[in-house]
Amino acid sequence: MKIALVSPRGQERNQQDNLILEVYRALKDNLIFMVDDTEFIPNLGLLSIAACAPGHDYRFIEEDYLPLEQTEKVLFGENFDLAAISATNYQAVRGYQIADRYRELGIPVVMGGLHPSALPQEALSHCDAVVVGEGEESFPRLLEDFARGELKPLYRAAQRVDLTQVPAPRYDLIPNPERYNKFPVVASRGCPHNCEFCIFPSLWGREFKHKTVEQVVEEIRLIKQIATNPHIAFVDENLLVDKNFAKQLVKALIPLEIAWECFCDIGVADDDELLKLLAGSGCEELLIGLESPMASTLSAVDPWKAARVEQYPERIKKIQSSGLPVTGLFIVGFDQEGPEIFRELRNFILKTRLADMDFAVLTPMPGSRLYDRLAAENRITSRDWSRYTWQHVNFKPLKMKGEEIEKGLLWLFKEFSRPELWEKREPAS
Ligand code: B12
Repeated sequence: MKIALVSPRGQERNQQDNLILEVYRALKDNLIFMVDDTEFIPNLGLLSIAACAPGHDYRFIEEDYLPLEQTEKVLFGENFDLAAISATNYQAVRGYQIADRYRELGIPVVMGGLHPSALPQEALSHCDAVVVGEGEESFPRLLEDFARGELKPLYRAAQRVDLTQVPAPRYDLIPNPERYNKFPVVASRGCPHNCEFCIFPSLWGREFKHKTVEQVVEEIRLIKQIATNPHIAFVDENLLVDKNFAKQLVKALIPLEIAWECFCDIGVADDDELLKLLAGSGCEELLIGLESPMASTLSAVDPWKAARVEQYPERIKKIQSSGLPVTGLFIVGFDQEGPEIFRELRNFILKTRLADMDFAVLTPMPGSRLYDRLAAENRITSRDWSRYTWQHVNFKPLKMKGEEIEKGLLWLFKEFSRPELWEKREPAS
């Protein structure tokens, strides 16, 4: 079968109504960091499911990475037997437009990814079948049903996918590897924490599971076949949380001589042996969801993080003095925080001398506990998913106005794009 694997345009590269791009444009001559962080990463979900159903003729189509004038021809110019569309919240509206178009052309459509997984009934009004959650086991089953003319509307993994049994993603399907500056690898799935805003505890479950180290090394070898000196982005939710696995993995990465980054939690600071291994392994960035410097906020969001927030500064210092740059990931708009939070955050970042940082507006992702709570409190103000960009406020905040939060987010980005402020960070002691 000829199958289109489609990742619809996201809001970022659509370049419309994008708050951060406004900052980028205004400050592009002054920005000394973050602008380099613009990440071009191929969609791993689609490459992963294609690997599980070999023997078909796949076209990997990422709208974000196509020139606008080619979109129409690449998406709709071929006679596909089936279109498989992946969507997170901010891609859903565009994903539905594409799905509707394929169906008008007589091409059946299946959808998967975070958004259809959270809202399968909504997605089903635009497509013929939805895969909820992990796709590795369900997608091949769906294709077999489809070939027999017995496509069902809903597919869920019969049991949790055993990652040690999954084939390497089909990186070879990427038609234009030179377009990307990072290549994604997943070594594990799941995170033991239960942050209120996160969709993953309900989607993947909290149990941490992982591939074998050999699988991961093989996947990196495959990436090296399509890209020279690739920068590897481990896109796992919390890669280093199982310290034994983390050490085995990092030891295996050392001889590969790659540059890499991953998401992890602040607990990495507690293991000296792991820090030492990481420092010599090509790890260029540890992205850590710190969320907020306020204990009162974190108590409501995730008790595990709340228990560690007082030691955030020492732990950041310990990690960074081991030679590992930390990117602090922060969220603004929590119920506990008023307008003072923006200065608090600025001061915290200056004090801790974080190597880099990113800010996002609290977003009630469908499927998260936060979404359920705010919906029950009648505080969701928009269900226009194209606004679910983590830059726009889509709920009624408690201690600020929505506009204040969006303005505060911009202010933080602008503050940290001023070289003089950057230089002024407290000297490392
Ligand atoms: C890599 C990544 C990116 C890349 C995008 C790469 C790409 N081309 O897709 C970049 C860096 C560009 C990016 C940017 C952003 N991202 Co991002 N990103 C991720 C990240 C870290 C990994 C995604 C991934 O590869 N996962 C691994 C694959 C294997 O899993 P998967 O995609 O879910 O696929 C599985 C299933 O869902 C299913 N499946 C998926 N699709 C399909 C399709 C079909 C047909 C089937 C059958 C099955 C199926 O099968 C797969 C295998 O089991 C996730 C976090 C995460 N851990 O998932 C955040 C995440 C997706 N991003 C997020 C956000 C918010 C953003 C930004 C808006 C951030 C910002 N404030 O700017 C921007 C917006 C970008 C834009 N285009 O506008 C949120 C999305 C929230 C949501 N519920 O929608 C996430 C979940 C992070 C978070 N905060 O929790 N991101």
